Amino acid sequence: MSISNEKAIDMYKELLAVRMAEEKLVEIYALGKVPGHIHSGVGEEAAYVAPLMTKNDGDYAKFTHRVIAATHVMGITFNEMFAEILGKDTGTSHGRGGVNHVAHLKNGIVGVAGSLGVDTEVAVGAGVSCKYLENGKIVYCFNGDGTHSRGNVHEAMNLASMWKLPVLFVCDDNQFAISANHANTICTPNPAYDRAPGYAMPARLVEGDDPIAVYEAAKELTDYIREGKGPAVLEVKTYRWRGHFEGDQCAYRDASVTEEMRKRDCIATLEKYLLDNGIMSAEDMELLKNELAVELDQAVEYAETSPEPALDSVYRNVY
Ligand SMILES: Cc1ncc(C[n+]2csc(CCOP(=O)(O)OP(=O)(O)O)c2C)c(N)n1
Ligand SMILES: [Mg+2]
Repeated sequence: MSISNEKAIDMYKELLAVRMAEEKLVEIYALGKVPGHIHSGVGEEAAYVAPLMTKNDGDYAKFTHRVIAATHVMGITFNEMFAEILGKDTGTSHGRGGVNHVAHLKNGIVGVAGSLGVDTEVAVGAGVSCKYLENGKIVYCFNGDGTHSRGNVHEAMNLASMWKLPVLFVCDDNQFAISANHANTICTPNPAYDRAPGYAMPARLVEGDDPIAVYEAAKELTDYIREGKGPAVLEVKTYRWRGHFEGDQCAYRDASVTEEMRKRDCIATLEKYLLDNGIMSAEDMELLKNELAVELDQAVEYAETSPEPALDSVYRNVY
């Protein structure tokens, strides 16, 4: 293991924060508090959190519609995150975007797009800027397995490779695109990893229930990218624990398989590692969970009591 104890603890704190925020989101959605719909990322957190544990200050990230709470790792507070989700003026996008637009450029987040795949080009554009300015920053570009079959993703990845741009393409391979299992829709079992040779990029394939393995693979690839050698691919095998959206009855898949896959829990793996190696105690973990529960309840209250965007601001930030 090359991860330091300090880094392992930091990763646990973020993983837990993101898990509990994703769970809180499911809870408040069921209470009818969330406008629009949400795509829960419970169970897939390590695919986002572990790579981001390799980031330096000033690096960029492009997220997807899933595991939006991972924006917390980029410094988005739970207050502004939940305020955005509830459509309030105090949210990251002043309530204009809602759950799929928890993003702020000041935190290095270059976007989250509802039209899947097109924001890959935005991430590559950020990579062009990093290279042109020679500022040493890199870009983390997250996409789902289904999105990896979009034409504009291939175009963006080809360009990134041609111009040796500092981008880590992370594929959260949760096996599904809405109701379609990728075994029936994608020509190769590992949609990003298998195609990486076609983009002339180095790639790693890792299991998403092992956060340390994800971190170490990401570290190896980001070290390569930071040396100026060009982009790389990290595919993380996860499983979508919940429906595509809340309310999805999942009639298209076997519930017993889902139950089995839920036993492969990234949080449980990391907790075992920390406990077995005497890095953290069970009491400290309990304390952390209690603190996060309070912080999240306060964030929801902050969001609920925040003002709606003013009517006369309706044309502001509209392009
Ligand atoms: C361009 C585009 N086509 C279709 C959709 C509808 N859509 C929303 S989520 C989704 C599935 C995406 O699957 P994947 O990339 O694997 O991400 P996951 O939902 O599994 O996290 C689709 C097809 C969309 N948002 N944008
Ligand atoms: Mg998917």
